This record gives sequence, C-alpha cells and structure tokens, in this order.
Amino acid sequence: MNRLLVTGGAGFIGSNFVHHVVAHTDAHVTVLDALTYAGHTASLAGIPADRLTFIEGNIADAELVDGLFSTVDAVVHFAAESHNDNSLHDPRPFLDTNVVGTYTLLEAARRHERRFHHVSTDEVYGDLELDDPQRFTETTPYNPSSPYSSTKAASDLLVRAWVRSFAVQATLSNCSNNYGPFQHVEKFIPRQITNVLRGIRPKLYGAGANVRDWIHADDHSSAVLAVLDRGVIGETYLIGADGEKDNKTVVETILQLMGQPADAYEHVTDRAGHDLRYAIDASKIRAELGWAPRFGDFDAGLADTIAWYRDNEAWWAPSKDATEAFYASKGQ
Ligand code: NAD
Ligand code: TDX
Repeated sequence: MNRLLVTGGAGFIGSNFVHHVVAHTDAHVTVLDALTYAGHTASLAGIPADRLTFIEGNIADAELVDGLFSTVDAVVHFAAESHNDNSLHDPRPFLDTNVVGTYTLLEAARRHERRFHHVSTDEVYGDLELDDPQRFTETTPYNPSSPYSSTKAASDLLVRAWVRSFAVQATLSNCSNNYGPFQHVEKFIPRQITNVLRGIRPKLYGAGANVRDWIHADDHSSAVLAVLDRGVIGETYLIGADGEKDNKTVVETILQLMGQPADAYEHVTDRAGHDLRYAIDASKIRAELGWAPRFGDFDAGLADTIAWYRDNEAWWAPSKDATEAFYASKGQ
C-alpha cells in the first residue's frame, strides 16, 4: 500500500496521521480536504513535496472522489464534522459530510475495489456511569447521544453494510478522545491552554465530573496504521490508552503546568445531553495486532502539548476570537 489517500488530512488527527506516515513508512500520501473552518494546510508544513499531494475538495463530490480512488492503493477516512457543540447548534453539515460523504467514498471503494479504513469514535456507544466497572468493547451496542455521534454511528453502519453487501475491503476503528498538536481551539484541551495564554479563565462545563479517556494523536496514528497493515477485513478495533480523567482534573493539571493557581477557572453552562463518561477496553487491538501506545504519561504529553500551543500562536490565533464569541453567545 504505497499510495494512500487520506481524507481530512488537514484536520487535527488527519494531519498528525500524515506526519506519522511520512516519518514511519515510504508511502506517498494524497490528502483530500475541503478546508472547512477546521482544516489548515499549515498543519502539513514541512512534509517533503515528493511525499505529499494536496487536493482541496469535498468527500461528497462523487466525480472528484472517483478520479482520486483510481490513483491510490488504499484510503484512510478521517474527514468529518467533529465537534459536538457545533452539532447541537447546526446538525446539517454533520449529515452532509459524515453520512453522505462517507457513502460517496464507500461507493468509490466499491467501484475501484480499494482497501478502505474508516476512522470513528467511541461516542457511538453512548456513555457510561462513573462507577461502571465495564468499558466499551467491540460488542457494546450502539447508543449515540448527539447529532455528531449519531452521524458517526450512521457512517459506521454504512461501512459495515458495504462490507457485507458489496464485499468492500474495509476495516473500522473507534478511538477515544485525542489530544496533541494541531487540534482546533474549539476543543476542550486547546481551548483551555489558549485561554490561559490569552489571560482568560478556563471554562468547565457543569461540575466537571465528566470523564474522557485521553490518547495522544500520535498513538491513534500508529494504531490506525496497524489496522491498515494487519487488520482483518470487516473487523472493528477499539483504540484507547487507559487515559481516563475527569474534566476538572484536566483543567487543574493544565493550570498547574502553566504556573497558575489550580482553581483559576470558571464553571459555565453545561452541554445539552452531555455524555458522562467514555472508557475504552483496547484489549483486542493490543492482543491481535500487537499495538501499544507510546505516550503512557498523560501529564508529560499534556506538557508537550502546552509547549506546542505556546510556540505556535500564529497557527491558532486566527481562530481564537471567533471561537470564543460563539461560546460566549451560549453562555459557555
Ligand atoms: P477535525 O475537525 O480537526 O478535522 C476534520 C477535517 O476534515 C478538517 O480538515 C476539515 O476541513 C475536513 N473536512 C470536513 N468536512 C469535509 C468534507 N465534506 N470533505 C473533505 N474534507 C472535509 O477533526 P478531528 O478531530 O481530526 O477528527 C478526525 C476524525 O477522527 C473524525 O472522523 C472524528 O470523528 C474521528 N475521531 C476524533 C476524535 C477526537 O478526539 N478528536 C476521537 C475519535 C475519533
Ligand atoms: O470549554 C469546554 N469545557 C468543557 O468542560 C469544552 C470545549 C469542553 N468541555 C468538556 C466537554 C467534554 O466532557 O470537555 C470534554 C471534552 O470536550 P470536547 O473536546 O468537545 O470533546 P468530546 O465532546 O468529548 O468529543 C471529542 O472526543 C470524541 C471529539 O471532539 C470528537 O470528535 C471525538 O469523536
């Protein structure tokens, strides 16, 4: 699989994946990205020109997609509308990209008989109680809560149906919350880091008891490569790094790492339908594909991420004011 098409490769995880592929394989990467508010070509800076072709376009453009599939061996599909808060405000783009866009790619994979990997989220499983000893596994029933997670669940089911009905050579992965460089400032961790850098108090939804299971984006990338390389067609692999933390603890850690008092944050209006807890049991990918995360220490990964935002204000500053104005309009 020497020629890869990466959809959403100018977004947060997609760009981390492209950097990972260029560093760890000989593959040539073509990125297809619509450059929505969440996509930045600057996230791909530094990649040698002979390793990367960038195509600006929409995954729901069947003609464009058809032409691109004939030029590659395999497709890794990251492109999505990805933010829960935006999906509560305006769900329509989530249906267009996550559902119709994925359908368009699957039809091309079917016509061109190309290997296809679909990147998805643990949010398709709904949420867990704080004291539930069980974590999500590949057999947990789907129970999505938000417009975002329901459209991701729909896209997963389309992939499974295209494997069964049309023998498309696809795999799926569902990963927990990612952190690392190149993440949009609308998301929890970069929002709080850049708030502190701007002298704004971090904003915690509700009491901050909600738990997320954090994984570094580079570990997500190595897991996706493992599935692409050794995954069994039709199978789903859950990806996680045993990184459960409640939001209050994460905000306090960011403040401490940035030299601020641990209580220098505010509670703001909670998210509607806010999922309580996500937690991944990644036994299958560890045992069957021999994958393991490299970033075991969350606080060290967070410190690296804080340093990245400190050093790369030119990357995030253009999005910051509009993002905060949107949150302010909702009391968040
Ligand atoms: P992101 O919002 O940072 O990036 C999405 C990228 O897709 C952007 O570059 C955007 O321009 C592009 N895009 C959007 N609509 C498009 C369209 N119609 N055609 C072409 N390109 C389009 O998202 P992310 O956080 O990097 O997430 C990437 C994938 O990983 C998504 O499928 C998401 O569901 C999944 N995921 C994310 C997380 C997380 O913690 N962020 C966790 C698990 C899974
Ligand atoms: O300002 C904030 N304050 C706050 O307390 C923001 C932006 C978020 N939060 C909370 C909400 C969540 O409990 O922090 C937690 C994380 O929020 P997000 O970064 O918005 O992530 P989440 O909703 O958990 O979804 C993320 O992980 C799964 C990604 O955005 C999804 O794309 C992925 O599928």
